[in-house]
Amino acid sequence: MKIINARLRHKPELYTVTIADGKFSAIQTQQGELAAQDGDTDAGGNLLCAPFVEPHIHLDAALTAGEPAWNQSGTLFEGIERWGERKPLLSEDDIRSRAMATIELLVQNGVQAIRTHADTTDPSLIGVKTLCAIRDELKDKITLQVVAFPQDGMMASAEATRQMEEALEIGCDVVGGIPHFEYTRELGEQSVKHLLALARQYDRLVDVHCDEIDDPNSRFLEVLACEAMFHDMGARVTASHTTAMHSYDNAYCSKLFRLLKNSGINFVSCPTESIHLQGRFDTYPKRRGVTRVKELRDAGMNVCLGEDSIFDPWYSLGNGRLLRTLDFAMHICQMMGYQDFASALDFITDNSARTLCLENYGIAVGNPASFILLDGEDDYSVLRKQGDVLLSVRNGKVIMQRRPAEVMTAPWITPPAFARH
Ligand code: 17E
Ligand code: FE2
Repeated sequence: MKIINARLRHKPELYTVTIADGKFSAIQTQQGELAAQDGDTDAGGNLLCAPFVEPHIHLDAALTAGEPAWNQSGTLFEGIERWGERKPLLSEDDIRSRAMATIELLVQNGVQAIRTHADTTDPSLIGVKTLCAIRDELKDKITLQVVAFPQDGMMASAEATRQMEEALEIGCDVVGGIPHFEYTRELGEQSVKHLLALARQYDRLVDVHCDEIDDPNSRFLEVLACEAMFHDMGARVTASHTTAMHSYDNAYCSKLFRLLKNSGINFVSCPTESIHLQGRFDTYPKRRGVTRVKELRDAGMNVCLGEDSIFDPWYSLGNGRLLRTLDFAMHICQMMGYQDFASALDFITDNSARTLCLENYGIAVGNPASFILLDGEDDYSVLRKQGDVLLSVRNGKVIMQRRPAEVMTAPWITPPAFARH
């Protein structure tokens, strides 16, 4: 496979990218535009980019909004309650069909690696079993990581604690937690220490729903970061949501950032989810309730973005388009400067790949030939246009191709050539 007339991120020239045996074998600068020969794929000046990565989604709950009842208040807590009513209705077929439909949506929109949470507080553990089975079945097609996620709290009962361990025995890749939802602060702290110990015992990654609440006193992030640092696990640990950080006192936050930086942990923000679920106990002014994405990034930490939900008890929109999530983040976190736009795609590509500890990710000679082709010439234009994913190639094989829609406008609408972004 040979792709001509491709643009690469942060590079002005056109490139020819050659693939052999499922790997990138050459990446060469062109002298101007080339005419396609037989068999060449013409990128048409569009952006060849590393695949999108969805670092945080709940595939077991996806596509269940309104079943059996809708979340009326829009709070996280009512979402947990509504999901509690849906859980007894779960079956393997039910989870499998919804998870596969959601994975298809993600693949259609350029995603090739997914980290999904699987609720471990359902006594049957059917979500864990089904998602681990799907992961194994799809292993040559996409990367799927399954997080053992104790939705109702891992310290809520002896059974809940035991089921976490059972989920790891079944084969979850990542240990989760929900310290802000445990009954007491003390149990929350214990849960963080316990889940990190489990991660060491079973040699797994860590991704905690951490401080997903507007309470400025919810400070489990410092426990997670400190424990990760003391055990030298930072690169393998992720704090998801951390929305309480939005409400932390600035002086505390300044002190906290030193620890966060030293710990080397990763962060996932889900801006569409958090702008919707947080601030729900405020009148006006209302908090945005999204973690400090810009400040974490500017302090040199690894932050990426996920959708969290697609049509589930917590969030009844969502469509698998990480570019939409990115657009929200740029607005909500006020990252609207030129430099922000110029590297915006980091948040849904390189940074998420680092969070998932993916190996051999990216467009480089010798790496697996996995990439997407985006309608746009650089980060800025793809973001602004919300450019479609035109092609998705995994290990040299096409897994998705989109024919761009043809749109006709009256001749008087066509302006003189206007090319800039
Ligand atoms: N569960 C949770 O605790 N928080 C969320 N945002 C979702 C599920 C979607
Ligand atoms: Fe989540």
